[in-house]
Amino acid sequence: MTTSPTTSTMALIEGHKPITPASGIPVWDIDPYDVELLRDPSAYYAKLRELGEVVYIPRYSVLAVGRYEITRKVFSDHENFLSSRGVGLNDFKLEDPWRPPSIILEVDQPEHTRTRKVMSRALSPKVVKGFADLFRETADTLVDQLLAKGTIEAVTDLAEAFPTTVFPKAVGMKDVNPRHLVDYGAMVFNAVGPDNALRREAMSHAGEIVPWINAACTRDRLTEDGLGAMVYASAEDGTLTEAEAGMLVRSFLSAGVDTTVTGIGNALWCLSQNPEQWQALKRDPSLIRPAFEEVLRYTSPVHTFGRTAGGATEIAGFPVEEGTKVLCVLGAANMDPDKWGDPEVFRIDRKPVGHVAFGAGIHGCVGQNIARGELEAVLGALIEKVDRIEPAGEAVWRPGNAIRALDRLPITLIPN
Ligand code: OVM
Repeated sequence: MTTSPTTSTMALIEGHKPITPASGIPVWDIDPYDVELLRDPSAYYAKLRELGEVVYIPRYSVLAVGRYEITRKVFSDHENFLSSRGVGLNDFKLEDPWRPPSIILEVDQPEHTRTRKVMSRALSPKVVKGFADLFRETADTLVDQLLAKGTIEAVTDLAEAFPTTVFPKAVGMKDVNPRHLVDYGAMVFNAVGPDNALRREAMSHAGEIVPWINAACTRDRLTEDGLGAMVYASAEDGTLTEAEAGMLVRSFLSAGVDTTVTGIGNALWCLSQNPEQWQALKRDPSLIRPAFEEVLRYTSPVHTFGRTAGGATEIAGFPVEEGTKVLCVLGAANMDPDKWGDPEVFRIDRKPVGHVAFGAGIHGCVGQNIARGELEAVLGALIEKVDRIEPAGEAVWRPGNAIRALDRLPITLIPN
Protein backbone atom coordinates (compact mmCIF):
# COMPACT_ATOMS: atom_id res chain seq x y z
CA MET A 1 0.00 0.00 0.00
CA THR A 2 1.23 3.49 -0.74
CA THR A 3 0.34 6.46 1.37
CA SER A 4 1.18 10.07 0.94
CA PRO A 5 3.70 11.25 3.48
CA THR A 6 2.37 12.69 6.70
CA THR A 7 4.07 15.18 8.95
CA SER A 8 5.20 12.45 11.29
CA THR A 9 6.98 10.40 8.63
CA MET A 10 8.10 13.13 6.27
CA ALA A 11 11.73 14.18 6.32
CA LEU A 12 12.24 17.59 7.86
CA ILE A 13 14.27 20.34 6.24
CA GLU A 14 16.57 22.04 8.77
CA GLY A 15 14.27 20.79 11.51
CA HIS A 16 11.03 22.11 10.08
CA LYS A 17 8.21 20.79 7.91
CA PRO A 18 8.71 21.33 4.18
CA ILE A 19 5.87 23.38 2.70
CA THR A 20 4.10 23.71 -0.62
CA PRO A 21 4.02 27.44 -1.32
CA ALA A 22 0.78 28.99 -2.55
CA SER A 23 0.73 29.51 -6.31
CA GLY A 24 1.78 32.99 -7.31
CA ILE A 25 4.47 33.32 -4.69
CA PRO A 26 7.76 33.95 -6.53
CA VAL A 27 10.24 31.09 -6.16
CA TRP A 28 13.87 32.08 -5.65
CA ASP A 29 16.65 29.54 -5.88
CA ILE A 30 19.16 31.11 -3.49
CA ASP A 31 20.99 30.26 -0.29
CA PRO A 32 20.46 33.27 1.99
CA TYR A 33 23.07 31.76 4.34
CA ASP A 34 25.85 31.61 1.75
CA VAL A 35 28.96 33.14 3.30
CA GLU A 36 29.73 35.41 0.36
CA LEU A 37 26.19 36.77 0.40
CA LEU A 38 26.39 37.31 4.16
CA ARG A 39 29.62 39.30 3.82
CA ASP A 40 27.90 41.73 1.45
CA PRO A 41 24.13 41.27 1.51
CA SER A 42 23.03 44.43 -0.32
CA ALA A 43 22.32 42.77 -3.71
CA TYR A 44 20.42 39.98 -1.93
CA TYR A 45 18.37 42.51 0.01
CA ALA A 46 17.53 44.41 -3.20
CA LYS A 47 16.47 41.32 -5.15
CA LEU A 48 14.43 39.98 -2.25
CA ARG A 49 12.45 43.24 -2.13
CA GLU A 50 12.18 43.38 -5.91
CA LEU A 51 10.79 39.84 -6.33
CA GLY A 52 7.65 40.48 -4.33
CA GLU A 53 5.95 40.97 -0.99
CA VAL A 54 6.89 37.41 -0.07
CA VAL A 55 9.11 34.84 -1.79
CA TYR A 56 9.59 31.08 -1.48
CA ILE A 57 13.13 29.77 -1.03
CA PRO A 58 13.15 26.04 -1.96
CA ARG A 59 16.68 25.45 -0.65
CA TYR A 60 15.26 25.59 2.91
CA SER A 61 11.53 25.40 2.09
CA VAL A 62 10.84 28.72 3.79
CA LEU A 63 9.12 31.98 2.92
CA ALA A 64 11.03 35.24 3.19
CA VAL A 65 9.98 38.88 3.46
CA GLY A 66 12.19 41.95 2.99
CA ARG A 67 10.04 44.90 1.98
CA TYR A 68 9.67 47.29 4.90
CA GLU A 69 5.92 47.26 5.57
CA ILE A 70 5.34 43.53 5.21
CA THR A 71 8.48 42.64 7.17
CA ARG A 72 7.38 44.83 10.04
CA LYS A 73 3.83 43.43 9.84
CA VAL A 74 4.82 39.75 9.90
CA PHE A 75 7.53 40.26 12.51
CA SER A 76 5.17 41.99 14.93
CA ASP A 77 2.12 39.75 14.28
CA HIS A 78 2.65 37.55 17.33
CA GLU A 79 -0.80 35.96 17.04
CA ASN A 80 -0.22 34.38 13.63
CA PHE A 81 3.57 34.19 13.57
CA LEU A 82 4.86 32.46 16.67
CA SER A 83 8.15 32.71 18.51
CA SER A 84 7.63 29.61 20.67
CA ARG A 85 8.56 27.30 17.79
CA GLY A 86 11.93 29.03 17.52
CA VAL A 87 13.08 32.15 15.68
CA GLY A 88 15.36 30.15 13.43
CA LEU A 89 14.91 27.32 10.96
CA ASN A 90 14.34 24.61 13.58
CA ASP A 91 10.70 24.10 14.56
CA PHE A 92 10.82 23.43 18.32
CA LYS A 93 7.50 21.63 18.04
CA LEU A 94 9.08 19.00 15.78
CA GLU A 95 12.67 18.80 17.01
CA ASP A 96 14.32 19.48 20.34
CA PRO A 97 16.23 22.77 20.33
CA TRP A 98 19.99 22.85 21.06
CA ARG A 99 19.35 24.34 24.52
CA PRO A 100 16.27 24.76 26.72
CA PRO A 101 14.25 27.52 25.00
CA SER A 102 14.56 31.09 26.23
CA ILE A 103 11.57 31.95 28.43
CA ILE A 104 11.33 35.45 26.93
CA LEU A 105 12.46 35.12 23.28
CA GLU A 106 11.05 31.71 22.49
CA VAL A 107 7.60 31.93 24.08
CA ASP A 108 4.23 33.36 23.04
CA GLN A 109 1.44 35.14 24.86
CA PRO A 110 0.31 34.93 27.56
CA GLU A 111 3.52 33.39 29.02
CA HIS A 112 5.68 36.04 27.41
CA THR A 113 4.11 38.96 29.31
CA ARG A 114 5.22 37.77 32.73
CA THR A 115 8.91 37.32 31.88
CA ARG A 116 8.98 40.39 29.65
CA LYS A 117 7.77 42.55 32.57
CA VAL A 118 10.61 41.33 34.77
CA MET A 119 13.21 42.05 32.09
CA SER A 120 11.80 45.43 31.10
CA ARG A 121 11.84 46.54 34.72
CA ALA A 122 15.47 45.44 35.08
CA LEU A 123 16.38 47.25 31.85
CA SER A 124 14.25 50.36 32.37
CA PRO A 125 15.55 53.82 31.41
CA LYS A 126 15.94 54.62 35.11
CA VAL A 127 18.12 51.57 35.80
CA VAL A 128 20.17 52.18 32.68
CA LYS A 129 20.80 55.81 33.71
CA GLY A 130 22.36 54.39 36.87
CA PHE A 131 25.05 52.77 34.70
CA ALA A 132 25.89 55.98 32.83
CA ASP A 133 28.98 56.81 34.95
CA LEU A 134 30.34 53.25 34.78
CA PHE A 135 29.87 53.22 31.01
CA ARG A 136 31.40 56.63 30.46
CA GLU A 137 34.40 56.13 32.77
CA THR A 138 35.12 52.78 31.14
CA ALA A 139 34.85 54.32 27.67
CA ASP A 140 37.14 57.24 28.64
CA THR A 141 39.83 54.91 30.00
CA LEU A 142 39.62 52.59 27.01
CA VAL A 143 39.76 55.39 24.44
CA ASP A 144 42.77 56.95 26.22
CA GLN A 145 44.57 53.58 26.05
CA LEU A 146 43.71 53.16 22.38
CA LEU A 147 44.84 56.70 21.52
CA ALA A 148 48.22 55.82 23.00
CA LYS A 149 48.41 52.90 20.58
CA GLY A 150 47.30 54.95 17.57
CA THR A 151 46.50 52.20 15.12
CA ILE A 152 44.14 49.60 16.54
CA GLU A 153 42.16 46.54 15.55
CA ALA A 154 38.80 48.06 16.45
CA VAL A 155 36.84 44.80 16.66
CA THR A 156 38.91 43.27 19.45
CA ASP A 157 40.42 46.43 20.97
CA LEU A 158 37.20 48.43 21.26
CA ALA A 159 34.03 46.73 19.99
CA GLU A 160 34.63 43.56 22.05
CA ALA A 161 36.58 45.16 24.87
CA PHE A 162 33.89 47.63 25.92
CA PRO A 163 30.79 45.42 26.34
CA THR A 164 32.77 42.54 27.80
CA THR A 165 34.03 44.98 30.45
CA VAL A 166 30.83 46.80 31.35
CA PHE A 167 28.11 44.23 30.74
CA PRO A 168 29.29 41.61 33.26
CA LYS A 169 29.57 44.44 35.81
CA ALA A 170 26.06 45.68 35.03
CA VAL A 171 24.67 42.15 35.38
CA GLY A 172 26.76 41.63 38.53
CA MET A 173 28.65 38.55 37.34
CA LYS A 174 31.29 37.18 39.68
CA ASP A 175 32.76 34.95 36.96
CA VAL A 176 34.57 36.87 34.25
CA ASN A 177 35.50 35.36 30.91
CA PRO A 178 35.12 37.78 27.97
CA ARG A 179 35.98 35.08 25.41
CA HIS A 180 33.25 32.77 26.65
CA LEU A 181 30.67 35.57 26.52
CA VAL A 182 31.57 36.42 22.92
CA ASP A 183 31.65 32.76 21.86
CA TYR A 184 28.30 32.05 23.52
CA GLY A 185 26.76 34.93 21.59
CA ALA A 186 28.12 33.40 18.39
CA MET A 187 26.46 30.09 19.28
CA VAL A 188 23.11 31.63 20.13
CA PHE A 189 22.92 33.73 16.98
CA ASN A 190 24.36 31.21 14.52
CA ALA A 191 21.99 28.57 15.92
CA VAL A 192 19.01 30.26 14.25
CA GLY A 193 20.45 29.46 10.84
CA PRO A 194 20.77 26.17 8.96
CA ASP A 195 23.18 23.39 9.92
CA ASN A 196 25.98 25.03 7.91
CA ALA A 197 29.68 25.54 8.58
CA LEU A 198 28.98 28.77 10.51
CA ARG A 199 26.62 27.04 12.91
CA ARG A 200 28.89 24.02 13.29
CA GLU A 201 31.96 26.10 14.03
CA ALA A 202 30.08 28.16 16.63
CA MET A 203 28.61 25.01 18.20
CA SER A 204 31.97 23.28 18.37
CA HIS A 205 32.67 25.32 21.50
CA ALA A 206 29.45 24.24 23.23
CA GLY A 207 30.98 21.55 25.45
CA GLU A 208 33.12 24.09 27.27
CA ILE A 209 30.93 27.17 27.11
CA VAL A 210 27.38 26.03 27.85
CA PRO A 211 28.21 24.67 31.33
CA TRP A 212 30.20 27.81 32.10
CA ILE A 213 27.29 30.07 31.05
CA ASN A 214 24.73 28.06 32.99
CA ALA A 215 26.87 28.12 36.13
CA ALA A 216 27.42 31.88 35.78
CA CYS A 217 23.64 32.45 35.91
CA THR A 218 22.98 30.94 39.33
CA ARG A 219 22.23 33.20 42.27
CA ASP A 220 25.47 32.47 44.12
CA ARG A 221 27.51 33.62 41.10
CA LEU A 222 25.83 37.06 41.05
CA THR A 223 26.42 40.13 43.19
CA GLU A 224 23.64 41.75 45.20
CA ASP A 225 23.53 44.96 43.20
CA GLY A 226 23.28 44.11 39.51
CA LEU A 227 20.65 43.32 36.89
CA GLY A 228 20.94 39.64 37.81
CA ALA A 229 19.99 40.38 41.42
CA MET A 230 17.01 42.42 40.21
CA VAL A 231 15.75 39.41 38.28
CA TYR A 232 16.31 37.10 41.26
CA ALA A 233 14.34 39.57 43.40
CA SER A 234 11.34 38.68 41.24
CA ALA A 235 11.83 35.09 42.36
CA GLU A 236 11.54 36.33 45.94
CA ASP A 237 8.23 38.12 45.36
CA GLY A 238 6.77 35.04 43.67
CA THR A 239 6.71 36.33 40.09
CA LEU A 240 9.26 33.73 38.98
CA THR A 241 10.74 30.49 40.23
CA GLU A 242 14.43 30.57 41.03
CA ALA A 243 15.11 28.39 37.97
CA GLU A 244 13.22 30.90 35.80
CA ALA A 245 15.31 33.73 37.23
CA GLY A 246 18.43 31.84 36.17
CA MET A 247 16.96 31.40 32.69
CA LEU A 248 16.37 35.15 32.38
CA VAL A 249 19.93 35.87 33.46
CA ARG A 250 20.94 33.49 30.66
CA SER A 251 18.94 35.72 28.31
CA PHE A 252 21.06 38.73 29.36
CA LEU A 253 24.18 36.79 28.47
CA SER A 254 22.68 35.47 25.22
CA ALA A 255 21.43 38.74 23.83
CA GLY A 256 23.52 41.42 25.55
CA VAL A 257 27.07 40.91 24.35
CA ASP A 258 27.34 40.00 20.66
CA THR A 259 24.68 42.57 19.78
CA THR A 260 26.43 45.52 21.43
CA VAL A 261 29.86 44.35 20.25
CA THR A 262 28.40 44.42 16.74
CA GLY A 263 26.75 47.80 17.28
CA ILE A 264 30.03 49.40 18.34
CA GLY A 265 32.05 47.80 15.52
CA ASN A 266 29.47 48.76 12.92
CA ALA A 267 29.32 52.34 14.27
CA LEU A 268 33.11 52.68 13.97
CA TRP A 269 32.95 51.32 10.43
CA CYS A 270 30.22 53.80 9.43
CA LEU A 271 32.08 56.74 10.95
CA SER A 272 35.50 55.76 9.58
CA GLN A 273 33.98 55.40 6.10
CA ASN A 274 32.12 58.72 6.31
CA PRO A 275 34.56 61.32 7.68
CA GLU A 276 32.20 64.22 7.02
CA GLN A 277 29.57 62.49 9.20
CA TRP A 278 32.21 62.00 11.90
CA GLN A 279 33.02 65.71 11.79
CA ALA A 280 29.31 66.56 11.95
CA LEU A 281 29.02 64.39 15.07
CA LYS A 282 31.97 66.15 16.69
CA ARG A 283 30.37 69.51 15.97
CA ASP A 284 27.00 68.47 17.41
CA PRO A 285 27.09 65.88 20.21
CA SER A 286 23.28 65.97 20.39
CA LEU A 287 23.46 63.79 17.27
CA ILE A 288 25.07 60.86 19.15
CA ARG A 289 21.76 59.06 19.65
CA PRO A 290 20.39 59.71 16.15
CA ALA A 291 23.78 58.64 14.75
CA PHE A 292 23.50 55.29 16.51
CA GLU A 293 19.96 54.78 15.20
CA GLU A 294 21.29 55.43 11.71
CA VAL A 295 24.10 52.91 12.27
CA LEU A 296 21.44 50.39 13.29
CA ARG A 297 19.32 51.12 10.23
CA TYR A 298 22.28 51.17 7.87
CA THR A 299 24.00 47.98 9.10
CA SER A 300 21.20 45.98 10.85
CA PRO A 301 23.36 44.06 13.37
CA VAL A 302 20.65 41.36 13.58
CA HIS A 303 19.94 40.93 9.87
CA THR A 304 17.44 38.05 9.95
CA PHE A 305 15.15 36.42 12.50
CA GLY A 306 12.32 34.01 11.76
CA ARG A 307 8.80 33.25 12.87
CA THR A 308 6.58 30.17 12.48
CA ALA A 309 2.98 30.22 11.27
CA GLY A 310 0.97 28.81 14.17
CA GLY A 311 -2.01 27.97 11.95
CA ALA A 312 -3.23 28.58 8.43
CA THR A 313 -2.80 32.30 7.74
CA GLU A 314 -1.75 34.66 4.96
CA ILE A 315 0.98 37.03 3.90
CA ALA A 316 0.11 39.83 1.48
CA GLY A 317 -3.00 37.88 0.44
CA PHE A 318 -1.17 34.60 -0.24
CA PRO A 319 -2.28 31.61 1.84
CA VAL A 320 0.37 30.34 4.27
CA GLU A 321 0.15 26.87 5.77
CA GLU A 322 0.57 25.95 9.42
CA GLY A 323 4.19 25.32 10.37
CA THR A 324 5.64 27.59 7.68
CA LYS A 325 8.91 29.21 8.65
CA VAL A 326 9.14 32.85 7.56
CA LEU A 327 12.50 34.60 7.38
CA CYS A 328 12.04 38.23 8.32
CA VAL A 329 14.99 39.97 6.70
CA LEU A 330 15.30 43.03 8.91
CA GLY A 331 18.39 44.19 7.04
CA ALA A 332 16.43 44.34 3.77
CA ALA A 333 13.56 46.25 5.39
CA ASN A 334 15.98 48.81 6.83
CA MET A 335 17.31 49.47 3.31
CA ASP A 336 13.96 49.64 1.50
CA PRO A 337 13.97 52.76 -0.72
CA ASP A 338 10.15 52.88 -0.62
CA LYS A 339 10.45 53.55 3.10
CA TRP A 340 13.69 55.49 3.37
CA GLY A 341 14.09 57.31 0.04
CA ASP A 342 17.89 57.25 -0.04
CA PRO A 343 18.74 54.22 2.13
CA GLU A 344 22.26 53.87 0.69
CA VAL A 345 23.25 57.21 2.19
CA PHE A 346 24.56 57.14 5.79
CA ARG A 347 23.29 60.36 7.39
CA ILE A 348 23.59 60.82 11.16
CA ASP A 349 20.73 63.34 11.19
CA ARG A 350 18.27 61.03 9.37
CA LYS A 351 16.52 60.03 12.63
CA PRO A 352 15.23 56.78 11.13
CA VAL A 353 12.13 56.36 13.26
CA GLY A 354 10.57 52.96 12.65
CA HIS A 355 13.74 51.07 11.70
CA VAL A 356 13.41 47.38 12.60
CA ALA A 357 16.98 46.75 13.80
CA PHE A 358 15.57 46.17 17.31
CA GLY A 359 12.66 44.19 15.85
CA ALA A 360 9.07 45.33 16.35
CA GLY A 361 6.05 44.42 18.42
CA ILE A 362 5.86 42.64 21.76
CA HIS A 363 9.22 40.90 21.26
CA GLY A 364 11.04 44.12 20.30
CA CYS A 365 14.49 44.30 21.92
CA VAL A 366 13.99 44.69 25.66
CA GLY A 367 17.64 45.74 26.04
CA GLN A 368 17.56 48.63 23.61
CA ASN A 369 17.96 51.24 26.36
CA ILE A 370 21.13 49.68 27.68
CA ALA A 371 22.44 49.25 24.12
CA ARG A 372 21.87 52.97 23.51
CA GLY A 373 23.52 53.76 26.84
CA GLU A 374 26.65 51.82 25.89
CA LEU A 375 26.87 53.47 22.48
CA GLU A 376 26.32 56.92 23.95
CA ALA A 377 29.29 56.37 26.28
CA VAL A 378 31.60 55.05 23.56
CA LEU A 379 30.72 57.68 20.96
CA GLY A 380 30.76 60.41 23.62
CA ALA A 381 34.31 59.49 24.69
CA LEU A 382 35.44 59.26 21.06
CA ILE A 383 34.13 62.63 19.90
CA GLU A 384 35.66 64.32 22.93
CA LYS A 385 39.15 62.86 22.55
CA VAL A 386 39.57 61.86 18.90
CA ASP A 387 40.03 64.29 16.03
CA ARG A 388 39.89 61.80 13.16
CA ILE A 389 39.22 58.08 12.63
CA GLU A 390 41.07 56.82 9.57
CA PRO A 391 40.94 53.40 7.92
CA ALA A 392 44.29 51.61 8.41
CA GLY A 393 43.64 48.58 6.22
CA GLU A 394 40.79 46.61 4.79
CA ALA A 395 37.59 46.21 6.81
CA VAL A 396 36.52 42.55 6.72
CA TRP A 397 32.96 41.44 7.44
CA ARG A 398 32.24 38.25 9.37
CA PRO A 399 29.43 36.14 7.93
CA GLY A 400 26.81 35.13 10.49
CA ASN A 401 23.48 33.32 10.26
CA ALA A 402 21.77 36.16 12.15
CA ILE A 403 24.40 38.81 12.87
CA ARG A 404 26.19 41.09 10.47
CA ALA A 405 29.38 42.14 12.18
CA LEU A 406 32.91 43.07 11.33
CA ASP A 407 35.62 40.49 11.69
CA ARG A 408 38.46 42.99 11.40
CA LEU A 409 38.45 46.76 11.39
CA PRO A 410 41.93 48.31 11.38
CA ILE A 411 41.72 52.03 12.11
CA THR A 412 43.95 54.84 13.30
CA LEU A 413 42.69 57.17 16.02
CA ILE A 414 44.22 60.64 15.74
CA PRO A 415 43.96 62.66 18.96
CA ASN A 416 42.61 66.20 19.19
C1 OVM B 1 17.39 34.93 24.81
C2 OVM B 1 17.63 35.80 23.61
C3 OVM B 1 16.96 37.00 23.48
C4 OVM B 1 17.13 37.79 22.34
C5 OVM B 1 17.98 37.39 21.35
C6 OVM B 1 18.63 36.20 21.51
C7 OVM B 1 19.00 34.82 19.65
C8 OVM B 1 18.46 35.40 22.61
O1 OVM B 1 16.46 35.22 25.55
O2 OVM B 1 18.12 33.96 25.00
O3 OVM B 1 19.44 35.79 20.51
